[in-house]
Formats: sequence, C-alpha cells, structure tokens
Amino acid sequence: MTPIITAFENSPDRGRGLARDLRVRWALEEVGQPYDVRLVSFREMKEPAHRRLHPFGQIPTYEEDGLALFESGAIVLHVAQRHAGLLPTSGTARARATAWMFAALNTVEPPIVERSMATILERDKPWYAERLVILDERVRVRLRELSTRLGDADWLEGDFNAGDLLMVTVLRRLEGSGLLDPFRNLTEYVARGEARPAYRRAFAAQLAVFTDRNPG
Ligand code: GTB
Repeated sequence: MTPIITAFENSPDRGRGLARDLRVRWALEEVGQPYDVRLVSFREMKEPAHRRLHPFGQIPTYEEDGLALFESGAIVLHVAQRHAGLLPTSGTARARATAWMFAALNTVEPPIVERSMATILERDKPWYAERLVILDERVRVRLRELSTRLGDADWLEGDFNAGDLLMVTVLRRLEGSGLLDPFRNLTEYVARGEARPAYRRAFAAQLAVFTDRNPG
C-alpha cells in the first residue's frame, strides 16, 4: 500500500514549509517512496476519526499496511529504518545518527518552539519584551553549542542522515528571527539541506497545497 500522510488543508504558515509534515515528506522523498496526502482542516483534526490516528489531534500522521503512526520523529525513524539512505548500516553509526534525531527534537527544538509560540501568543503581554530576551538567549545557547560541534563539516555525523534531516527542519523554524545569522556554518548547513532535490520536492508539494487553495 502507498503510505498516506496527513497535512494541513490550510497551513497557517502560507506554504513556508514550517508545518511538520514537511519532514515526513522530505524523508519519503529521500528514500524514493511515493506517498499520498490526506488534507485535514483544524476542525477535522479534533474529531474522533482523526484522533484515532493522532491522540493529540494534530498532523502529521502516517498510515501504511495496518500501521498507523503519529509524531513526526517516529514517522521519520520508521521510514529511515524501512528504506536505505537515511541511516547508516553499521550499528554504531546508526546509533549515533539516531542520537542526533533525538537531539534535534528533544534538545534543540523545544527552546525554538517555545520562542516561536511566545511571538505568536504573548506579543501583547506587558512582559513580552523582557521574556523574549530570555527565550532568545536560550535558543542562542543551543545554536552556539550546535555550531561548535558542526564546525566546518557538511553534516553532523558523516554523511547526510535522518539526524540532519530533522535538525535542518528544526533550525528552519528560526527563519526571519535573525537568530541563526551570526552562525555562518549553521546557515550554510540549513542551505545545504534545502538544496537537496528531495527537500525541494517536499517543499514544492507542501507549497502546492497552499497555492492551489489560494490562487493569485
Ligand atoms: N510532536 C509532534 C510531531 O512532531 O509530530 C507535534 C505535531 C504538531 O505540533 N503539529 C502541528 C498541529 O497539528 C502542526 S506542525 N497543530 C494543530 C493543533 O495542534 O491543533 C507545527 C506548526 C504549525 C504551524 C506553523 N506555522 O504556521 O508556522 C509551524 C509549525
């Protein structure tokens, strides 16, 4: 069966590639696995039929031959385990690449998401400016550490792998914040990820959903 993923019917980012189905699309494109997409509205995401797939009423989900998955990281890991190309074959290298997948989602993404949510939901609060300074610094700490580790390498652990795929999507969430700009090796790292043909196909497919619904 062709896997089916879910994505926003109407993404609030207007096709900028920030919703998390992008990482799943990218992984599927990297390994050459065709997929179908079921678009869901915000209302549908909270209905029982979708919650059976995703207990938290979110996207993305993934269905294939009796398997239903939620959590973008778990889906990317599943795709990477089933197909060649996204994880090294040697056990040690595979474990290291998996550690970077967790680092992206568990160590780098949380402060970035917290900052991004504050800019959306807390902008009108009297303490917003003060809080933003704190949130910015938390993000900068992680960027500094990541930048130091990456150094002048192309990818985090040898060849491009699922850890880089997730890390690039996480860092992209800082687009427009200016926080990434001082870290030249990280901006180049993100650009390298975005230049991959599989990324470009994934981005174009997600953008097409938005432009089809919002012509002109
Ligand atoms: N931990 C889960 C995962 O990794 O899969 C998180 C899933 C998640 O946050 N899904 C979001 C969602 O369904 C979409 S990606 N939200 C609807 C809801 O919770 O009701 C997050 C996202 C949304 C919008 C933008 N944007 O507009 O810039 C960026 C990222």
